[in-house]
Amino acid sequence: MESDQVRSGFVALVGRPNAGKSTLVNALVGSKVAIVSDKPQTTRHRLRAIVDTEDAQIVLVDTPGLHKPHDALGEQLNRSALHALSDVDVVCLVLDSAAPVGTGDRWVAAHVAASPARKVLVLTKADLPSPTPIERRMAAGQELASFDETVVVSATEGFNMEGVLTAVSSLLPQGPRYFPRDMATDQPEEVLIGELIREKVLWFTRDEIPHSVGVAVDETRVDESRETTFVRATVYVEHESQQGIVVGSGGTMAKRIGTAARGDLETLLGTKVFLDLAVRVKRDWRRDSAMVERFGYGEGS
Ligand SMILES: Nc1nc2c(ncn2[C@@H]2O[C@H](COP(=O)(O)OP(=O)(O)OP(=O)(O)O)[C@@H](O)[C@H]2O)c(=O)[nH]1
Ligand SMILES: [Mg+2]
Repeated sequence: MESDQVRSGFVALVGRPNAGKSTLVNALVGSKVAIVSDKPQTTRHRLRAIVDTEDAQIVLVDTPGLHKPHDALGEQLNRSALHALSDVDVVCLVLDSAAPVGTGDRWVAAHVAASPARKVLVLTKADLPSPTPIERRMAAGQELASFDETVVVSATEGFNMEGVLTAVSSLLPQGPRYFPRDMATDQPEEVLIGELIREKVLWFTRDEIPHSVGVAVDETRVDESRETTFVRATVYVEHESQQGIVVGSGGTMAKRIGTAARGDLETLLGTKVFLDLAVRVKRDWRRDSAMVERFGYGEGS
């Protein structure tokens, strides 16, 4: 009789903001479950993503980038990421291999070293040029903690995803499949909808705007023919000047954000999407831990 035991367990990806953790999660899972941008602190809550193979079920835990916090939001993000270190089987320290190892990496690595989990060093962005040979970059990373395995990957090129899966599953215990085999993420649809909208704001804006944006999904409703989903959402910013930027002159920026988000939402939901997007001011919400929690960012989520 076929055994229902496989190699299974929880695998946290931690690292500095922008290291490439969420891009790696999407590449490993093979679908877009985590949002990605070139702005630091893109990920604001821990999320689980499931890689299911014939002989393993790997539950990836994507975490917010660890950084020096400046406000209540930043503190929540760090707490959320550090919490993930304490109750997983494997921790992957994700390093941007194109950037030199810095104080931030050493600080993150000290936390990784203190975790009881097995450890994998993942050097990502191997497709980017670097003046330092890869062997030297690997050696610099390996000095940060005691790792069971080291892998070099490019998540955007899909290079060596097998290497990560093999390294990680070799360190997992025998156990049950924790999630249904066809489930890609444990995120509720509504959360993913809000995140996909926030991602587009991050893509198209600069300076303080990406950090100041929170998205609330107010309503989602499918019409009777199940052909169209109506989504009503609010983009919150912290100041009137930011509201002006996100709306844009004559509403051009809001339209650009809405159009890009609608494309992703249609892929996610498998229906046409009618997106009604409002932009409102919630003054200094990032400093207010109750607001941070209400948006669903941080530890509890
Ligand atoms: N060239 C290249 N770029 C990458 C690779 N992986 C990620 N990136 C880019 O690096 C940037 C940050 O990627 P994310 O996946 O959002 O990084 P993150 O570690 O999740 O960041 P936070 O959520 O802010 O902690 C994005 O612009 C990605 O496109 C890679 O393998 N190669
Ligand atoms: Mg991320």
